[in-house]
Amino acid sequence: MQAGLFPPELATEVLAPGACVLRGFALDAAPGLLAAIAEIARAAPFRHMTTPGGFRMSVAMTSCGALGWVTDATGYRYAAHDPESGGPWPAMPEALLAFARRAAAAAGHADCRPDACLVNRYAPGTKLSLHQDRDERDHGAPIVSVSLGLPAVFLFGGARRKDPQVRVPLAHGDVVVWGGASRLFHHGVLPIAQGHHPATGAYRYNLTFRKAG
Ligand code: MD3
Ligand code: FE
Repeated sequence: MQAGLFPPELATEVLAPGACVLRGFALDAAPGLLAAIAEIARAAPFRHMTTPGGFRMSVAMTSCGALGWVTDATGYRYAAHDPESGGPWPAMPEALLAFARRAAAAAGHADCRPDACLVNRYAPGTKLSLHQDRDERDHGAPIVSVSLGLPAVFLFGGARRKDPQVRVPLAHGDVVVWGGASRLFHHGVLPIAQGHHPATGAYRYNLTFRKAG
């Protein structure tokens, strides 16, 4: 979104060139998004994957859409099949796709067409170490991220791993759209604090919509 076109109370918070926070954008959609997550998890249960370095991820993950993100002893990649079931990932529910497109449009990205939605589940104590998202084919397409449930502190760095980081609190219903120059910036999530959220109990969920293939 361009600065100056909207009154300040409607303006998005710009974290870095191409990175917009839409506070509360998912609040109305949250019950439907959580119902969709439950349906996805019935078909493709959350699992803790093991990275090539042999570390079990504390974040539990699943995916929907044509492609899902996987890691194992051989690397990181998007795959058309769920390695646990051998079958395709569950389709991306229309309500999820429509929501992601609305969020991308609100951040100035017309006609966003994600083909993968990674679903992360965090229990208290769970963290996501600093990383870049570079397994997608087209780094020009934005990523739409939706936070649900327990709050988190997001770590947002720069193009280089050692670049300074800012801490961004993310609450239930917050949406972040990452595109442009910030698309390949390093980022992570600090350990989630103990807590209870009325919509999700003892969990935080994060949806990331990506154009992976
Ligand atoms: C910044 N997830 O799944 S979403 C991930 O809250 C991931 O679960 C975090 O990082 C979470 O890969 C953060 C926000 C996010 C997603 C992609 C980005 C931030 C990004 C790509 C580039 C820069
Ligand atoms: Fe990431």
